[in-house]
Amino acid sequence: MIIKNSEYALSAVREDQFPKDDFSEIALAGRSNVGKSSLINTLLKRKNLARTSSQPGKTQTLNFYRVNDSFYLVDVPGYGYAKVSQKKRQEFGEMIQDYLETRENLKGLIILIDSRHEPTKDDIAMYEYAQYLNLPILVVATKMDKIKKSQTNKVMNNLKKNLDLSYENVDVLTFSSVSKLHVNELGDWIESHL
Ligand SMILES: Nc1nc2c(ncn2[C@@H]2O[C@H](COP(=O)(O)OP(=O)(O)OP(=O)(O)O)[C@@H](O)[C@H]2O)c(=O)[nH]1
Ligand SMILES: [Mg+2]
Repeated sequence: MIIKNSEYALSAVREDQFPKDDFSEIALAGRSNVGKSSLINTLLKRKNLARTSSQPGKTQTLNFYRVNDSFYLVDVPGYGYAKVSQKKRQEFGEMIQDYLETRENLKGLIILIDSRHEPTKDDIAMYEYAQYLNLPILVVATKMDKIKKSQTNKVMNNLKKNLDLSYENVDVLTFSSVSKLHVNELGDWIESHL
């Protein structure tokens, strides 16, 4: 995919705030701090379009980024961040669920998992939920620049051990926003699902 242009479009917490045009959407989900906003910036070759932070819990709304005047990338608030209050977490959960379950423009879900750790309970729950919703899924193992070459197999094995990758609509990529590993493959996956 060739990125011609990209821009922040809007932030939403409810359906009536979602974009009104009929562009396809690809959403990104994953634990807080896993690298969702960084992946968006890397893919779009923009330094600071999606706000990143070493402080987890930064993204608290569904943030829509318009790409090539033809589709949206949707940055979803990170799950599993302990310092967010129980009430806020429940609100996040409901907002994300509403979006994933009802949004017809949504064509695929990218689930980011930190390559340094085994998938968490939340990661597994998100993956199984997306399967249940019949969404095409791309599992992305992030921060691969922190992994020794010799440990690459272990990253894949950790994913295979915890996620049933035999589902027909699942692809897997290793990725790094630092080294830009597989950024082209990521763009190709998105393009083929719009
Ligand atoms: N080494 C390395 N660090 C990364 C990579 N991607 C993101 N980071 C760092 O991880 C931290 C979190 O990145 P974000 O992109 O803000 O994570 P997020 O998933 O958007 O987090 P929330 O918005 O809180 O859900 C930042 O300090 C990033 O610089 C990567 O590929 N390699
Ligand atoms: Mg973020």
